[in-house]
Amino acid sequence: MLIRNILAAAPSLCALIGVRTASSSFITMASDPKKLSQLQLPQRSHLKLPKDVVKEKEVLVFGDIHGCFDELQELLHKRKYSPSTHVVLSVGDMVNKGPKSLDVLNWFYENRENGVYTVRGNHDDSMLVTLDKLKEGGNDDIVKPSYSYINDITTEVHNWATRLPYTIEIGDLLIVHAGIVPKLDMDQQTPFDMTRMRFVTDTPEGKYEPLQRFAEGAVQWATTWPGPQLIVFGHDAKQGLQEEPFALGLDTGCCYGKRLTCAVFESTNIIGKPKEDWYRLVHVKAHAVYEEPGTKPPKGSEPTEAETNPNSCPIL
Ligand SMILES: [Mn+2]
Repeated sequence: MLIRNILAAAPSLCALIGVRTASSSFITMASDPKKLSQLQLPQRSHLKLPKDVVKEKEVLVFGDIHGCFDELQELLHKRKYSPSTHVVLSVGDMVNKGPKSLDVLNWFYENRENGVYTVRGNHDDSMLVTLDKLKEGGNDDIVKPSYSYINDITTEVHNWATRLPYTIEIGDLLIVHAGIVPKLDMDQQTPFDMTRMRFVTDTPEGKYEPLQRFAEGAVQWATTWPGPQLIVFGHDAKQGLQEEPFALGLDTGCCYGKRLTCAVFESTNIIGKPKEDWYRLVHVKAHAVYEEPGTKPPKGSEPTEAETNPNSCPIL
């Protein structure tokens, strides 16, 4: 058990010191110890759920919700959601941009033992960084107007959010916010890879380099994922729905006035039966345009250099 725990903690430790042993691109040590305290990484980055969790249930995987609580509830209602018949998973980014971040957070927290799960997205991490700064004695000035909900987050919800994993695996399904770098072991994926990447480029060694923004020669990472697991992810509202043979992108820009999307899986398509059609998609229209696409985030909510630069220690 001890060895299992150490192995489970290994990704966090690798991320903490900014080392990716199998890639020449990730060799910088974090030199500023202050950065190490900017975000508490979860003890367990990768959560594997037993297959029994989904047995004979309908599994609903939601794209980026971003505070769109009413649309979340409408979509649940549309599926006749009940904890006894459904499992709910979210690709993360529960908060920011939309109007009801606190309601979304509290709903996931209150239903955490009713088959409701979420991974963490970059906005959830940004929320945690701000919460931690407040806890360390920062004054209210560090809470930007769009983050005002943060003041109403209870200690219980805060503690729960710090434990959220970067990936959740059930059978043949893997949930992550942004992506997984192909040809790289799970324990080598960094928080940057899992919460911010959108593209990859080839490396001279025949591997892939993750990128947040497009660069010449880059392709969407999902097009390079070979399976056999189906990865369901979000984080790319600009691209919208992405359906690749073994990757499904669900960020359909609800906060920008577009749609909230959920993928509906029968449990037999997750735990080992043939998968002619893995899933079907259900949408609800956004009730309003909560944010204009491309709007610059308020000052202070942009990712730090450390978070966005894969050559430095991400998210710390
Ligand atoms: Mn995101």
